[in-house]
Amino acid sequence: MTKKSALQKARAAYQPKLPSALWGAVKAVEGEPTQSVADQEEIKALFPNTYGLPELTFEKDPKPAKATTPFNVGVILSGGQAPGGHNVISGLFDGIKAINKDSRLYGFLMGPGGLVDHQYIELTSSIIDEYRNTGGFDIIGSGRTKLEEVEQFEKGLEILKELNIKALVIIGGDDSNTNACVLAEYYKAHNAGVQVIGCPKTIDGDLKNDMIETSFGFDTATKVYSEVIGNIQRDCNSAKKYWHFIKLMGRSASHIALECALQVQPNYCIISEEVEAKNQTLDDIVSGIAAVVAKRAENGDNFGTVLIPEGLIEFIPAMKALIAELNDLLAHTPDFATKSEDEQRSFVISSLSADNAKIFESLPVGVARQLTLDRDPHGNVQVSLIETEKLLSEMVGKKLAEMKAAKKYVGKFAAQHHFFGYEGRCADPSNFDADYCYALGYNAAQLINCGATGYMSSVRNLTKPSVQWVAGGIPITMMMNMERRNGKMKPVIQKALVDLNGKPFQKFVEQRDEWALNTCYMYPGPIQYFGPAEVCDQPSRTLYYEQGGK
Ligand code: FBP
Repeated sequence: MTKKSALQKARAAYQPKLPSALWGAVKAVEGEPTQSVADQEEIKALFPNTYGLPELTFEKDPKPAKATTPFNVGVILSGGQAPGGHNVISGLFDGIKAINKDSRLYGFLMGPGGLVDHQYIELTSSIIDEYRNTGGFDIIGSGRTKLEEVEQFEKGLEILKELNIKALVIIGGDDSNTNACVLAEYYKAHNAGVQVIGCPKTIDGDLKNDMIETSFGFDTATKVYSEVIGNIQRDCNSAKKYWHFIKLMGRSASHIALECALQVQPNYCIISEEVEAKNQTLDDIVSGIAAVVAKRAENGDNFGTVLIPEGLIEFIPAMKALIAELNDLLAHTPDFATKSEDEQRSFVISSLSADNAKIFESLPVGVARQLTLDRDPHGNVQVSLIETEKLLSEMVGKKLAEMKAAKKYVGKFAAQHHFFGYEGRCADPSNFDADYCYALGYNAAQLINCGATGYMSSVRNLTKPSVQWVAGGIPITMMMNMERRNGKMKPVIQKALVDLNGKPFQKFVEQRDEWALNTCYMYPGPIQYFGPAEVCDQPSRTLYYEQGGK
């Protein structure tokens, strides 16, 4: 057993708080039948057995059935790590044991691949107790294998049957929950007798809607990033000599960058969704930053912070068109990786349409190459590998040199670069995430007990104290639409991007000009686990504003 730090020991004793509706036996109350967010006919045809199911809400059951039979459950952690995954599993464990103490939990190892390859462990109470309230996914590991082939479903079914598993819980982001839904449909259509339940995980915060108010991990990860950005701002305001270009994880949506901006009040923050809506070019973005650098220099402030969302490049309309064509091209060129770098570059330039080839050629060679690197198993560009922070600071430097020559800029410009992503994904969950995740897992046990399949565990009313949270389930098909992936139209969960009419973005817009010119930095400090509620239990700013906070 590894030695534990003092904080780890104290944290292990934390008892996550459950919504009061889950305190004893529960009954499921059915809402109205549901529809997918778009493309209803296509989604209905693809999911004939799991489409249109009602929303479920749990209430205390005043007359619970006395006898229950034990049942076995499997669990998978899928995709990128997010703080709180261990609490989903401990909540699930406690939930199935509360229903029947002889129920058992099996964890498939290293993501969905563990199901297909029959790699698993039984999660006993001594294992679970080691991981309560800890960050990371190391209890069983995670992976990005995409579950989409019938052969994989059948291989999975072999081990599920062998272990007498009644239900599988897949803890993942939008793509993994899409897979969960496809699997639920397949097992239902084939009367396999295995239910599939999803849990909303991702630090990116883009798996949300009215019923899933936030994905778990977003709260903790953004608090960690905001702490370190705050520290950088103190440093920057002390030395007054650097502009810090800080890229923040979040593969597509800019929720992380926006949340951090609301927490730290930087001099500049790019929101990709706004870039797209305003049809901005790379040059527009660079000019916007350079203008702020020049203005601050007029006041003698040759320092500042710029927050850059990781997914930016895919939101610049011209780049988006280029990437879409590249995705199709690479999907249809299986031997691409075997070519030399020079061959790859000339192959791409000669195969792309004229407009896209021109943009591709105009990019710094390194960045152009980063756009052609392997896609992830879901067909996404691995944006975390693209050094946008360096691309932008280099281009801002060039723009400022031109402005200086034209006597429009008088300052000094020196840049530092940072990328925050992996630093926050395995942090010990904040009290919010510790409670939320435990409730999501405990609630998943109730969804299994009431026979649901193709549902996502839903815990809402999240800005209220956790006892008042509302627990239930939402049919996954409800969140789906048709999108082009790997060159084909596929049913997928619709990503929730930053809503430019939403409160969090509006709050940012109200204040950003002030933050740009004056130095209004906020220093959130590290996550606190013990102490007064206003220090330890605050939800994210995003959730606070979305739920009507002023
Ligand atoms: P999920 O969508 O699986 O939660 O992962 C999100 C994420 O953390 C992104 O923010 C990031 O772009 C990506 O994972 C990095 O992936 P990897 O861990 O494979 O490097």
